Amino acid sequence: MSQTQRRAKQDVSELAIFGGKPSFERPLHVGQPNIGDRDRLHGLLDEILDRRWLTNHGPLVTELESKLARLMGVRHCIAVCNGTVALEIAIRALGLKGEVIVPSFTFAATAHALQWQEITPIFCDVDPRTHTLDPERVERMVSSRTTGILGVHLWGRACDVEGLSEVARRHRLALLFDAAHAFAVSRRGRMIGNFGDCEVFSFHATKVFNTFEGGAIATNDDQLARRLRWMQNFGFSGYDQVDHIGVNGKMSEISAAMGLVGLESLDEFIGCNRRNHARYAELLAGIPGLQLHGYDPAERQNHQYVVVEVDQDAAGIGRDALVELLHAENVLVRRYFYPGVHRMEPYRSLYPNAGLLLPVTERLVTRTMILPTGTGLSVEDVDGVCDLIRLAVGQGAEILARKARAQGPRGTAAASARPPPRLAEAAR
Ligand code: T4K
Repeated sequence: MSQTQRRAKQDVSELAIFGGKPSFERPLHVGQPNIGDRDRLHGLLDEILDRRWLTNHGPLVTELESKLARLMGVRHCIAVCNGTVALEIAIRALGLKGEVIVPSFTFAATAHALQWQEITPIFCDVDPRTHTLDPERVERMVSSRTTGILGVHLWGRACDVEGLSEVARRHRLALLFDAAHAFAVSRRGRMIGNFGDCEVFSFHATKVFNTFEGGAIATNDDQLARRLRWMQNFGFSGYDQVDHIGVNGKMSEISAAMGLVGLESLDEFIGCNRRNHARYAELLAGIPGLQLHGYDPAERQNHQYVVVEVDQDAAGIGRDALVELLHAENVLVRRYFYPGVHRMEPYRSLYPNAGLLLPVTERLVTRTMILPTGTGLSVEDVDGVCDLIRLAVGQGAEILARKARAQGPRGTAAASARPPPRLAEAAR
């Protein structure tokens, strides 16, 4: 339901950062969960309790796996307790070691899944247009220690899978994809889930399709699928028989129930995201310094992330000042994925010079802003967010001056409106 005030704010003095009433009473989130039919979910919960079968590959997990495999058109889909553990299992099952090439412009979990297993993530820069791994740059980073490439379909936009496959083939490397953002998305008409050796999904609460916590690994490789299943279940290959190292990566029945119910509403969830994205595109068009990422209309998309790049010089206000202003209005935009994984620990200490090879990433982390979407957001809410952005960009200079005045001669308002100093240079 809409909670937008009827009248858009006209003057900077009305902004919440200057003491005005926030535009939204309740926060608008980037990742508010999409929830399907509650009665169906309650019914399935009763079934689970009546059956007294709560986990360990129960009937609902089996049903979810086969529905997901059908949706993706893939031979095997293994449901896992979350996307991070799914990545760790996939990396282990592929026998990766040494070095693996991976973007830094991603969620920390992508690199952690490698480092957790003492594999060195070799951070590679991304294409400034698509925000995904650039195959040419990847090829330049291949060394004798490289065993694999881990691409990320960031924002649900597929990597250049053909280019990366070619590099992997030439150097005999494993190729897997972190498809945490790319559920129900296609690449050249083929569903994500079918590329590389395997692809890993997240069904976390904040994803377009969720199982509370959850994830899955999709593959067309029968042998790999068998290994993945063993590893996900302590290495059990049969009753009382452990033939492999393994972990507990099982999905529970309650999570599968949430997934089965969510699948029934998937078209509605995506339709809502598509509508929100189209409205953002319409209302943000022509605002100087703001670039909303588009999607290829020929492909299936989930429109899970509404991605905007802010060019401070053209907009007159920087991304960080915009984030601060919108948060005060209860619009909880996010700076995904600031500051870049290579600037987080332990990577910052382990690989202090990684940033030298990541000029595009260092620029993107200072400019990228993710706007709220999902079924919790109405078109009127989107209109309200866009009104605020238009006012902020139109009056950027006035806003920065007021902030500086409010904080006095030694105030830091103007500074906080800019990217952190270390990154400012890269942002130009
Ligand atoms: N690879 C990539 C590329 C990923 O993006 C992720 C996860 C993974 C791998 C790992 O998959 P998982 O192991 O998580 O399955 C969130 C999610 O926790 C994380 O799953 C996701 N990526 C990442 C992009 O976003 P945070 O730290 O931003 O979450 P948080 O708690 O700040 O929530 C985001 C927004 O959603 C907030 O405004 C609050 C709202 N929210 C959140 C939850 C959990 C709700 O409204 N309801 C909720 O239940 O990481």
